[in-house]
Order: sequence, then C-alpha cells, then structure tokens
Amino acid sequence: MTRTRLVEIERDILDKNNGIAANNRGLFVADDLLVFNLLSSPGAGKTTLLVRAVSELKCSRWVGVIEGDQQTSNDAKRIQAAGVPAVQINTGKNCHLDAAMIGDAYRRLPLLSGGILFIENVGNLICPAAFDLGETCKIVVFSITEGEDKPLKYPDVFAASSLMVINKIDLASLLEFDVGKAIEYARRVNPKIDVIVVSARTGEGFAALYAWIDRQAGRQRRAFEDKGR
Ligand SMILES: Nc1nc2c(ncn2[C@@H]2O[C@H](COP(=O)(O)OP(=O)(O)O)[C@@H](O)[C@H]2O)c(=O)[nH]1
Ligand SMILES: [Mg+2]
Ligand SMILES: [Zn+2]
Repeated sequence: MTRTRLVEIERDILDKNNGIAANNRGLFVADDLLVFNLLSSPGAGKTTLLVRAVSELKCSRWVGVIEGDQQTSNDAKRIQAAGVPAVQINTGKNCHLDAAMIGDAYRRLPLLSGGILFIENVGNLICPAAFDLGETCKIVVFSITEGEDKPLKYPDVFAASSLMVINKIDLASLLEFDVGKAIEYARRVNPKIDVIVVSARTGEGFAALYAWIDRQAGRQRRAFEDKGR
C-alpha cells in the first residue's frame, strides 16, 4: 500500500469518527451533561482517581462512567463497587476508544441528566488524542513516576487536553520529579492547559479538582444561556 493511500484511509476513519462524535455531542448537550475524556499511559491512576472522585461527586449529582480497556471488566467493576453505574468497553486489538463505541455504551447507561459522564480511555498516550468522542473536554492524567519530559515526547495528548492532572504526588519524596518542569513542558505544547496536582491515593488536591469541575459546569451553563438568547 502506498503512503498516500494510507493517509487517505486514516482521513476517512477520522472523518467518519468526527460525524459520530458530533451526534454524541448533540445527545450530551440535550441531556445537559458534562463529559470528560480521561487520557493517560497505562497505570497513571485514572481508575483510582475516578473511584475517589465519583464516590464524592455522586452525593450532589448523577454520575456515570464508560471504561475502555483492551481486555477485562476490572475497571468497570471498581467503579460499580463505588456505587456508580459503569459500562465496560473492550477494544480488543484497538488501542483507543472511538465515537461509535461511546454512542453504544451511552445508551446502556441510566439517564444522567444534568450530571457528569467520565470516559476512561484506553491507556495510551498517542492515538486517543486524535479521536473526538463528543466530550466536553479531554483531561490528561500524568503521574510523577513517568518522568517530566513526557509532554515533549507525546505532545498530541497534552495539546488536545484542557486539564493536566499530575497524580501520585504522595510519592514525591521518593522520586526526582520536577513538577515545575513538567508544567513548563506541558505549557510549551499547550499554553492554555490547566494544571492540578493530586494524589488519588490520599485525596490531596481533590478539592481543586472539584472546583475545576464546577467551573466547567458554570461555563457550560453560560454557553447554553447565551445560545438561548
Ligand atoms: N502511590 C500512589 N499510587 C497510585 C496513585 N494513583 C494510582 N496509584 C496506583 O497506580 C496503579 C495503577 O492505578 P490505576 O488507577 O489502575 O491506573 P490506570 O491504568 O490509569 O487506570 C495502582 O497500583 C494504583 O494503586 C497515587 O496517587 N499514589
Ligand atoms: Mg484503569
Ligand atoms: Zn489507537
């Protein structure tokens, strides 16, 4: 196959995905949902962070989770054990979620009107960045065990994300991770990216995360009201 033909196929796949993502976005807006698409390398702590966050957030609003992994339902079970509905997608040979998978999974969740849908993408710092799922925004979870240079090595995920959550800060005294440098590198790729430092293990930084989520809800409400005028 020629390189031009490969590029054409890739463009077709992304165009088709974008159309379905626009449909998803329509559904999410109609249901007044905030939708966060979480990206990271495997093991950065997405599920641990979600278990803690949904346990807290479910007290004040509807919360649901779509879990993506190549194999197993382990992560959906961890979320369900926290008392929140979760649907598992197994992508098999695929290394990312696409908009069609999200459309199907969303129909299998109870109605979450006015609430929050979290999507945990497949652990992979590369192609999930290219696939719009219809989310409100992407969040990259980046743990301090990964080395501060990852925003420079895998820029697309950081460029596509509105928020970088730096996780596992409880391990800071054991590692030589320079938080300032990590933020500088991320902002080199994406000057507008927000940053919150947390420990999903201890809960440090989660108040700032909830405040950030509240700000996104306020922003969405204002955009909705402006449209209504
Ligand atoms: N020390 C520490 N370990 C964490 C933290 N968050 C997650 N982990 C651990 O990191 C490993 C991977 O976490 P997991 O949530 O499954 O990551 P995921 O693959 O991104 O969903 C598990 O052993 C977690 O217990 C944290 O904030 N601090
Ligand atoms: Mg996980
Ligand atoms: Zn992929």
